[in-house]
Amino acid sequence: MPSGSLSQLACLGGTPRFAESFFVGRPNIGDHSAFLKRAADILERRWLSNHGVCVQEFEKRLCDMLGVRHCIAMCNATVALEITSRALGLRSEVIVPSFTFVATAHALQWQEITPVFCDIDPATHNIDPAKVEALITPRTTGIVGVHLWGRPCNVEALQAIADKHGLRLMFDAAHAFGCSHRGKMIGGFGEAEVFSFHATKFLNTFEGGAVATNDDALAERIKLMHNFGFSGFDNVVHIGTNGKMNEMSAAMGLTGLDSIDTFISANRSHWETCQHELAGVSGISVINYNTDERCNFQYLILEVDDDFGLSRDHLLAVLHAENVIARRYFYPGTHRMQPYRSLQPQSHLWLPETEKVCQRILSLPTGTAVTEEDIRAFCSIIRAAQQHAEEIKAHLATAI
Ligand code: T4K
Repeated sequence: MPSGSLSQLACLGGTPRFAESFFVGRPNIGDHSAFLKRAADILERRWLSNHGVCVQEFEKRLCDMLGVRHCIAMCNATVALEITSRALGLRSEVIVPSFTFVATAHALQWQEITPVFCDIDPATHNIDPAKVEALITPRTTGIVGVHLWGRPCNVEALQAIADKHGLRLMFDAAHAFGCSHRGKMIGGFGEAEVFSFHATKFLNTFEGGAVATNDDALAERIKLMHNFGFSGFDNVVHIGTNGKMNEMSAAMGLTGLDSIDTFISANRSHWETCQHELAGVSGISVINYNTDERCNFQYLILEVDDDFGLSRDHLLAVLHAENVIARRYFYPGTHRMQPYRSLQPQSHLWLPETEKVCQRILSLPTGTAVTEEDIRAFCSIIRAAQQHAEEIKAHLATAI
């Protein structure tokens, strides 16, 4: 797009830059024929679920990759969070960040555990350990950290707090599959870590998740709980639910694992291109990843500050008009969603950083469904939006 030409911005009446929409979260899909072969084998075996050979192989490959003793494949990460928190004996109050996908808190509230929202460190977007201790009460039983955008929490500080106060520590690692912290793969921190393999995650099993842990007894409990508490035929020894991954999902996961390096390198080069293209644009930063560690680069996240000249929401409107369906993850913060907004109406008062960060984040499409050229075009729209900020503001003010 020639950035000098106002009329070409779709929000000002021009033609959208793209005829078809780009979405955040378009799935990465590995080799089609390898998946179809696995799918045919599943049909041939007539073994569709309940810890079949694909799930067993998937769990083994996860263990090998993460360097953990146990990985239990699950139907999705939300159920995996529910099961893991229950298996750890979490109850009453659990400290979590509000700046996360709502499932982190829902998994607790679903069990009538109160999520106590902790503010984030604006530099990392992760739970701020310095703010955790002030939230601990006699009812607190644990901490759930979230490795947001795949950037690891300050796990050492959280572990020290958990140890000091006798709290359980687990992680929502939904974003952090394939990432490492101080050379150790995410999956081995706290008592357990939960991954998501939802369609929108860079490695997907259509729907799915997994719990990783090095604790043998905890793994045994989780295995029972995700299969109705069954220990062999007719023998139910524990309360349980149905959290099992099916064979087709595991086949998709195995196929994705074969292409994981391709997925990561697409994400990484999009992130690098975006950083390069937006380097001179005031008021916009592309969040940083630590390239000394293993990283999946799966979220292409912008922070839009006042200096940009347009608000994040105005920039969102510009991008949407051009058919770039960017997202405001995770606006407006879990504490402002129901039921938390009603149950804890004052919580925004102690979440000032969360409140600010929620106003400035934009997630751009990335992954294998997007090309370098597309990324450069997204960035040129952003630059054009800044150049014409005043006209856009005036136009959007009259359009609303
Ligand atoms: N903890 C954290 C920190 C999480 O981020 C998540 C999930 C969880 C826990 C729970 O994990 P799961 O129980 O889901 O395994 C999406 C995903 O549904 C959700 O899994 C994910 N986080 C979250 C970050 O993103 P929405 O509300 O944005 O979904 P939706 O329907 O708007 O779709 C997102 C985008 O993906 C759209 O742009 C369309 C695109 N899309 C989606 C699907 C399903 C596709 O292009 N193809 C597809 O097949 O939550």
